[in-house]
Amino acid sequence: MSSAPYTVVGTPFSTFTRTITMGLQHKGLKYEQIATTPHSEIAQQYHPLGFLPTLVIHEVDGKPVDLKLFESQAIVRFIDRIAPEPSLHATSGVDGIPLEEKMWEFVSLTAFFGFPTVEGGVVKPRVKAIDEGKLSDAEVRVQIKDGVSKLREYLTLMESLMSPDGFAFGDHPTWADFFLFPLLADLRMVPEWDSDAVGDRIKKWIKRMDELPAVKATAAGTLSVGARP
Ligand SMILES: N[C@@H](CCC(=O)N[C@@H](CS)C(=O)NCC(=O)O)C(=O)O
Repeated sequence: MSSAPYTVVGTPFSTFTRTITMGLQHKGLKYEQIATTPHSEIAQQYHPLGFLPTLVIHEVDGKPVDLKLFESQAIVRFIDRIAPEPSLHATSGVDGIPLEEKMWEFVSLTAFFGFPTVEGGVVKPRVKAIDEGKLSDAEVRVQIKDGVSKLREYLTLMESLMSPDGFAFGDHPTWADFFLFPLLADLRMVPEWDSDAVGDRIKKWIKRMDELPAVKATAAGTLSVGARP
């Protein structure tokens, strides 16, 4: 059995995995990490489809177990239940607006639309081209033109859902920030970050995020520091 109460299965390079490790760090929960890539033999052992992340829970109500929990939005519900503080929820009930649900709306928009738009449409093809070194910058721009246009549309929407200042939902970080950050920290590593697809609100927000201890503690092994899987 692991000496820590939880094991995260997933390479730090995986954005969904980083959301979970940021949450565990923020809440001071101890974990070990098995840094494996999607669909590896190890990933298949822990997740029926070989996806990342899986959280292995080693103890429930004092009883040793090795319970595998996957799907990041289910994992964050577990984390919230065992460690409600410091809260990663939005303050609800301001002016009758259900901010709590808007926060989960933001999370879902990030997981479902943000991941394929940011990673699949722009970051992955751009990093592949950089690593292979075969295409010119102009050729890559043509190749990912549609991806950048979808990125602009997506980020414009996300900016419109954010508070005008501070974190996505105001003065303290929430799961909304923790889902979006790993994607945009990757995006910052490619030239498209400096295109008109990325607005000033996002640029101010990411600087605020950079200050969080949970962000610093989970940077190693990510694209945001130049790593590869
Ligand atoms: N719905 C899953 C998605 C997780 C996911 O897409 N993880 C990526 C790594 S960041 C993955 O394992 N991808 C493998 C693939 O696309 O085949 C969750 O929320 O945990």
